[in-house]
Amino acid sequence: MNEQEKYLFDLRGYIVVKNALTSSQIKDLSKHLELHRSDNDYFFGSDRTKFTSPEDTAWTTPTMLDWGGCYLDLIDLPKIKPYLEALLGPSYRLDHDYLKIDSEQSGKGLYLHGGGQGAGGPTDLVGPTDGGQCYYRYSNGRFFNGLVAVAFELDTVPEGSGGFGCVPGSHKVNFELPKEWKYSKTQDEVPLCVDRVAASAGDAIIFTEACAHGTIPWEGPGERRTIFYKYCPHAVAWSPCYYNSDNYSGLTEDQKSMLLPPSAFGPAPEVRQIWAKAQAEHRELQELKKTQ
Ligand SMILES: O=C(O)CCC(=O)C(=O)O
Repeated sequence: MNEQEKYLFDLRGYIVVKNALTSSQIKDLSKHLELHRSDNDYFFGSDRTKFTSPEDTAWTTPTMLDWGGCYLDLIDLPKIKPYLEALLGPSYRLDHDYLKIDSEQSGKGLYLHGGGQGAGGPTDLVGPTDGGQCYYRYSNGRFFNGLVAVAFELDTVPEGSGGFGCVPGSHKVNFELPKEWKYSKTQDEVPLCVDRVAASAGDAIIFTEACAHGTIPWEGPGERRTIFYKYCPHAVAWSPCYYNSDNYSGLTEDQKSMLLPPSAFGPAPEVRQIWAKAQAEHRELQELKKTQ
């Protein structure tokens, strides 16, 4: 992360990393998405995590990591890693993932949510239960973020079509976002203080969840398909569900560390030992279930 990028992130709460994905990665990610998609689906992944059947056990909630291919590579993409290390510190974890498709049919308005230091206020989507997890600060020569989102665009988002929008600088604001600016049904209603971020296919928008942000209603051609991987410092968790690295083959040690559940100790040997035991118990349970 160079000095200009650090300046812009501190100033605005987001940056755009051009060409984060190669064209063959975009192809692979699109192929797996289209394989799993049916006509009515526009939301996938582990964000709004819930069990889909009474048979589900812990560690079986849906995630796009199950799709394999480049979805596993995205966990620890070399092009993105230096940004996450700068913004979260050396040991961070993947907290949740999701994929969203914006089109004329998905037709939702812009809900601005988040806002530094609880600035979302009591009517915020995140604010009412904000236990301090929605934070941003820069001190002692380091960034501190409660959640950093990496939004990978699979399609070009031309100017004026919609896509990621945010109130730049709101990750440091000390006042609640005025209520009349929180929801905009159409693009015409979007407040002037909102940045509308255009991007090319393959770009990644990195933003702090502490910046008031949301999706500008789509008025562009075709669709916007965006993959979100969201990362926390190692002691923080947003999602109630954890990944199980056992479910995926060929992961690197770094990828496995990033899938660890939260703890103040990060990927320390004692922590790995505890989770290896939990994973072994889960494997045993799965085997037993098969024999019943
Ligand atoms: O569509 C976008 O880029 C914004 C998504 C969003 O609001 C979120 O991930 O919290």
